[in-house]
Amino acid sequence: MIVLGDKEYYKGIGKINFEGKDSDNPLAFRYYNPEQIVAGKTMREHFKFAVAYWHSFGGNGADLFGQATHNFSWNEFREPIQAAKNRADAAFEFISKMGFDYFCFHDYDLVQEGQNFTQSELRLLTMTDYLKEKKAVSGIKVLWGTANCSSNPRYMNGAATNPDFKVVARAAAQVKLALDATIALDGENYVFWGAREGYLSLLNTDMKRELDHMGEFLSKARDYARQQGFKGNFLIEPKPMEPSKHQYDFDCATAIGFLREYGLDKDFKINVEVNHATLAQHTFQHELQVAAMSGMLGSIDANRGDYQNGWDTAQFPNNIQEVTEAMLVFLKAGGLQGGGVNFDAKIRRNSTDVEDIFLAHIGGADVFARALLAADKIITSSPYESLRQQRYSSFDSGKGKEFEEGKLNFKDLYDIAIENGELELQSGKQELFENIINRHI
Ligand code: XLS
Ligand code: NI
Repeated sequence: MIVLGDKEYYKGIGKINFEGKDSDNPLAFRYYNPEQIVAGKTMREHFKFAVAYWHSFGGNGADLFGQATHNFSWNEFREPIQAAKNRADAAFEFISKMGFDYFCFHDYDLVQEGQNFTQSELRLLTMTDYLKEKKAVSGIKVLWGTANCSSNPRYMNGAATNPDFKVVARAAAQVKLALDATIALDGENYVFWGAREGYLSLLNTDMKRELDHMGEFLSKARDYARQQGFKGNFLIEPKPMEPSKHQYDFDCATAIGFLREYGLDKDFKINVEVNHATLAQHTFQHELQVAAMSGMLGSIDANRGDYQNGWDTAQFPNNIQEVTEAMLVFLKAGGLQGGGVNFDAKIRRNSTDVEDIFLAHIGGADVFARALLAADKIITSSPYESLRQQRYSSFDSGKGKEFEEGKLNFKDLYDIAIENGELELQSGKQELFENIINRHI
């Protein structure tokens, strides 16, 4: 069902449907067929695709070198509440035309931050009520909410890790409101992205104290939300840098270590973002694997980087090879725990047609769907799994098995090595694995 406000913003574009891979219609899905079952679940259930409020309805194409190029009419109105309602109308129209079920938001994506805290609180309450109505009419849900603790100058030295306690308390008050809004809108998860939780220079930074403060802050945020009846996941979204020189949630391994150290690992999981993985010099699939091994693969922020640039370009996904390798990890892990695939991506500055945002999301959904289909085939009907198992088969029986079971000491290993004599090389068959992936794309 298409949900319109007082005005239709995306005129001339109707509901986006699945038409199959031979369709010539640019405004149709070729691979994303929401009801198609793959590996025991529908695509809709696997992905829970979400639209990012900030990029899709807050972004305007401006960059450091030039003014806005996306002059979308819902952003024209200046009075904050009316502007926020127009933006919400545009958002629900767009999401319903895409046929997606979810969106994600920051507090001040929903409405412009006020002149003071009380005004901000009132604005958020007003908009939460407005969104509740839109949600009831449309059935569109909140995948996660979060707080923008990076844009306002007060957070230039950090939020939870700010060296000034007054700022820490103010950040807590802001997160409380963002949690309240998320809970009021039945949000399924709540995200912490530590934009300025890190440092610019270690010279003026007491890192241990800042990390202790972050642990304390997150524990108390969790306790508050649980008291309010929130049952969902809290998610940490690792990123190594930008805007900070060094961010504390550098990558999945670092964030998981932090969560365990501060006793947060039962309530928190990870939101893995593609371009953040690559900024940390990892692949997306590496980060998924690290999160999955700890039972913490909560959610995905889908985008891609530009592999010649070293910053967060947040482009829509279209790298089929990368996403197929990621979907192998995704399927082996049994999918996401509570989260979904949020398109944390923006159209380019020079993508100025009203349809461009549709094309971007269609492309992103199709890449994930096509990759899922390929990965499922690779797992179920190619030699991929058995080849991988074979590489480790020396641990399946005999002394290798005893080693895995902890039954051999170091002297035993010495004796076995002597008995084995000189060794034959075992090929890793990387090119064979790569060819299997290509064959199934
Ligand atoms: C920015 C992050 C941000 C989070 C939400 O790099 O990806 O958009 O997803 O705060
Ligand atoms: Ni993100």
